[in-house]
Amino acid sequence: MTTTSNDSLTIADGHAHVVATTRKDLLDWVAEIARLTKPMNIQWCDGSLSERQDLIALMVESETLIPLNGELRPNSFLARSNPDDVARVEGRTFICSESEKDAGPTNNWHDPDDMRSTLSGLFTESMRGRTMYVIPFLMGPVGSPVTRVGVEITDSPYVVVSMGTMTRMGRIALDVIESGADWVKAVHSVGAPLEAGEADVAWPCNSTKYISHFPESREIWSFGSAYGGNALLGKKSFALRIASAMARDEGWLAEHMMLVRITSPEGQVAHIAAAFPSACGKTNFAMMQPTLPGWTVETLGDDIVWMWIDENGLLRALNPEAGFFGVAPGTSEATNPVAIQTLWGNTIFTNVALTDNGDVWWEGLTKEKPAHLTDWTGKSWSPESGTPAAHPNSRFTVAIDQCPTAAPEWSDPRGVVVDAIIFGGRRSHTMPLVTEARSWAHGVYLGATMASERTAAAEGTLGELRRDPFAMAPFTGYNVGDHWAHWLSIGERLRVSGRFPRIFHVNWFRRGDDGQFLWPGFGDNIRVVKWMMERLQGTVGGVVSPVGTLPKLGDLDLHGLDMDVADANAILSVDGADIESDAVDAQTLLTTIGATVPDEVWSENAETIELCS
Ligand code: O2Y
Ligand code: MN
Repeated sequence: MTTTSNDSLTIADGHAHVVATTRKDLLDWVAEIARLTKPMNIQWCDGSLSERQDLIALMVESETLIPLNGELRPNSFLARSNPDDVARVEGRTFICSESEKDAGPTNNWHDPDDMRSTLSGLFTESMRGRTMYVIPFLMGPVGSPVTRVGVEITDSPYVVVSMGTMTRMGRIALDVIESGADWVKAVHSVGAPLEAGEADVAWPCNSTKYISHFPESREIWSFGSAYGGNALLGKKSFALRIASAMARDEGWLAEHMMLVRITSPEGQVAHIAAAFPSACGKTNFAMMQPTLPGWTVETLGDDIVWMWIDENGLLRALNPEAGFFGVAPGTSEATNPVAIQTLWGNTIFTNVALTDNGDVWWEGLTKEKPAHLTDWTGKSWSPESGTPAAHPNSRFTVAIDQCPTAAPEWSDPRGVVVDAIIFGGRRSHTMPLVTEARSWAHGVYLGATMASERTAAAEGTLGELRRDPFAMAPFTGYNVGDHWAHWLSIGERLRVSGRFPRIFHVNWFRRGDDGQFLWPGFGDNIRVVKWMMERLQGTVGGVVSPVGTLPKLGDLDLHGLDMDVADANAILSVDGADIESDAVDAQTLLTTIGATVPDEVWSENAETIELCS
């Protein structure tokens, strides 16, 4: 039984899984949002399978979800979004800190009072004719020192089902709230109220969009979009923007990173967290199939890592999510066989193409394009159509525990000890294949100034270099310079144990004079990881350069690679003039950020330039 919208809320759902809370603050807030948005029903989500199945049945009925062929893709569905609601909207994403300075120059700041008044207008009766779902969720496993709780209110059943995959949702989170935990308020509406008798559309949304964050009060308000990062508020909004502000205040780190466990043939184990801007193969790395015999990579997370210093002074990490919301195009048996296996069933695909036998397809999935498909907009498609069959930002939503390489520890509340941190970018020249930072402060500098060349003309000029500090440009919920200072302060605290993770920078994308990529990438990246692990063990030296320590050519395992010595030298080469001009270019970012840039970052910039002469 769902309840009607009034001030006395019975807390029950349709399956006799009674969901009860004694937390008055939560009950009051739900009532307040219901009074504002005027939904037809209120449903508290318990995270049960029957609840998920009922919501899926509802969405199949409303044509929000298209069931796929159960023999080819069991228990899987395709959603087609409104063509105007296909990705995160950075221009409509706001950090509403009390002071503009606290948002910093890389965020869209908006005055919080003004934003609250705008949102209050937009949310007034925004859920009319719809069910308001209350989703308690955990970011992180029960019992971890960094696990945090949220409650998302939404009028989208697609969001409920997706949050059920991406987070620990329902009763499990309500129990933590019941035990007295603080929780983050996240309000979401597609912004499409229904008049009595009005038929719904498959993907309701609104052309006006606001994804607003209030870091001081730890609140998120999202209006107008049902897509991914705009609507699944546990992910970018909570686990990065709000959590980064919490982490700054509480002394931990919320970062846009993947997390893996590497095991060498000799049984040496290392846990590596890595931050890459988009289109640098972060998910492929998280699910790497190493080409070197005897090496294994196990997946702990593909997108977000929370890190803290434990009682022994060690940096530990965990992935706060429970699912992957991965980009489909480009994913194939060749590029990421593990992802392909993960997607065998129980997957919701959004904006991919539909094959004539009821399966999914996207650009890059197969070498040959199918002769006929239904494209992501629902239109008949053939290779001659001249348009992509799947939207370039089409996605799969699937549970991590379906991933064949998932390490059992992915949900261990103790997390794992971080041995190395990697920053990277897509650079056709200048940056070598790999370099190790000379110190924690230099590593912070490498993260702060990391950059990548644009791969899509739609995002700006193709090939243009874009600085993306810590791959957090759209995700730090506070001033970017303060974020760097926070990293430096973590380094200060690690000094007590002296157990610093080593910091590396990688560039898989360097090109030779002929314009071709010099490095094969994918499973061969294990060769670089092998060198890193030898550095951790202290069994290899290196060559000092202005951007850190490079491998000696003979120390990089190139056995079995079809790579000539000239190319191997080229990919490890550092040209002082190039590095100097890159460091001078990075000063533009530092100057734009201004007063909050820590002195240490300026010093590392100066030292880089000095080492070039
Ligand atoms: O467009 C979206 O809403 C998805 S954005 C996304 C999804 C999964 C992992 N990372 C990202 C990202 O933009 O970094
Ligand atoms: Mn991401």
